[in-house]
Amino acid sequence: MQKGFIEQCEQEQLHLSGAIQPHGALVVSNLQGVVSHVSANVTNLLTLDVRIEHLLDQPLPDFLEEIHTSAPLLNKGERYVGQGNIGQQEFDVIISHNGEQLIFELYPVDAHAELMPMGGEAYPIPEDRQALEGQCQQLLDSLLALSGFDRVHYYRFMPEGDGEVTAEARQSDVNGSYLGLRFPASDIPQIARQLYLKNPWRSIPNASAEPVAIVGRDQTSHPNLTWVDLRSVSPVHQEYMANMGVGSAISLPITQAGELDALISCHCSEPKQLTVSQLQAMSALSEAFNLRLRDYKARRRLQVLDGLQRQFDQAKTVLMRHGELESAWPELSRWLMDTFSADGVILQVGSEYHQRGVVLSASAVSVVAEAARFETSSVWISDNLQRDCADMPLSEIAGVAVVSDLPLDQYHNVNLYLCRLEHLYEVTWGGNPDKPVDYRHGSSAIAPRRSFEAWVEQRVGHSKPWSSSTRIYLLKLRALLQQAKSFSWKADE
Ligand code: BLA
Repeated sequence: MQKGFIEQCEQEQLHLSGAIQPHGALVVSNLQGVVSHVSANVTNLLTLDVRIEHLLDQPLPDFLEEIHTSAPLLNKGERYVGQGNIGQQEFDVIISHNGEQLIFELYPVDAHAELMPMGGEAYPIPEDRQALEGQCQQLLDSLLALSGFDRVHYYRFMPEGDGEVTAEARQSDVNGSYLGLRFPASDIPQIARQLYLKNPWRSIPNASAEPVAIVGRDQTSHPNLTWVDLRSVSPVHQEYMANMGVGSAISLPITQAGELDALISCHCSEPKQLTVSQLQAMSALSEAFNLRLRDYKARRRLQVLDGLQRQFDQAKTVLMRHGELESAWPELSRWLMDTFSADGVILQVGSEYHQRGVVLSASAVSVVAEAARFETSSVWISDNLQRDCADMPLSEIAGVAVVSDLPLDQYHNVNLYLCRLEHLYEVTWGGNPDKPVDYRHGSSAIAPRRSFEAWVEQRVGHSKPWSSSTRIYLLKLRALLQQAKSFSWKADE
């Protein structure tokens, strides 16, 4: 039942909500500038003395046409930020192109709004992880100061989609910390993540605001609001924010290699609206950090590959010196355990097992081999064998990396098993992740969980996680051994 609800949430078409948040108004036109939809609050917000129906199928109102003609030609997914005014009232206008339509977001500008200094902070490329973490903290502190919000979190995604708050900045009078807490993947559906990937910020100035409908002649199809920040907020998320005590929220994406790596999530307990230029300033700051993070990761990858190449050269030297596997095995197996932080290693040559350290039993090896048989890339990795292998016998080994069909022996099939012991550890969740939803008393309606109290899970059955690069490294190892093809277990075989 809960699962069904999560699937339901995953299917919510957030970009086709047919409504916006009420702090701005929306005008949608076709690419020729003929209005097809407007938000129901448009006449009010623009103080226009016309009926809404009279705006439809008409050319854009003059002040929008002016901004439109002064804007560069947009392609799908591009945005332009401009300003305009009707009488004394100034507006920030964001124009975006959704592939079929131009969408104008109109935000009245409060003449008294504070100006915010534009980003422009130049971070040097961080030398090490500590310097990187320092810059991240500096970014959160700046965002906290610039926004005047209560708290700012760096919410980093794990490979399985869960996220963890890895850094936090709070106003001095704000109690309670989310630092170190993990939240389940279902807290942010995939469709929402795709939207955050495509936009420089997501701003929700009033978490409990009533949405405003978008009106058009054709009410059967809604305009695609993928690039529109005014897009109304999912009722599920509104309830989530209420349960968390959040009155307004801003999220900024941290993207790496086209993936959402983290969200910077800013909270205020009260509704609070920032101007478009304030949001731009915050986005520029986080983007400056994002670029440095990218540089840091690229350099780190090169350093690791360089180190690995040197380690591989060592292994090659050992093999060359011995000229056969049997006498090289003590050194080679030690090298494998050190290089891949394994607790044990098995080299299976035909029906013979050569092993070192703590390893799987022979019957467990055959179960693992069966699971690995379907892997097409010749490397199969698991950090939880009980979960990933059917009928896995109990074993103190919980994680394995298998390299199949090593080209080492012309007579026998050779497989390598790197084994890791079970590693018991605790994960502290922000609320029970097994109960992402609550059932409302006496009704079938369902809502996000209410409690975000730290909830400690004892994780059993896992080994220490294999790094995301392990697969590449093992494929490289396989290629290296390919060059050493002439080896066999015994030189005289
Ligand atoms: C969106 N959920 C979000 C967002 C965050 C979170 C950051 C982005 C929008 C925003 O800025 O608020 C979750 N917020 C968190 C987490 C922390 C935080 C984990 O501050 C930790 C500190 N939510 C649920 C369930 C569903 C759900 C069960 O808990 C439904 C399956 C849905 N979350 C949901 C939806 C959105 C969302 C639909 C998109 C909201 C939008 O952009 O309109």
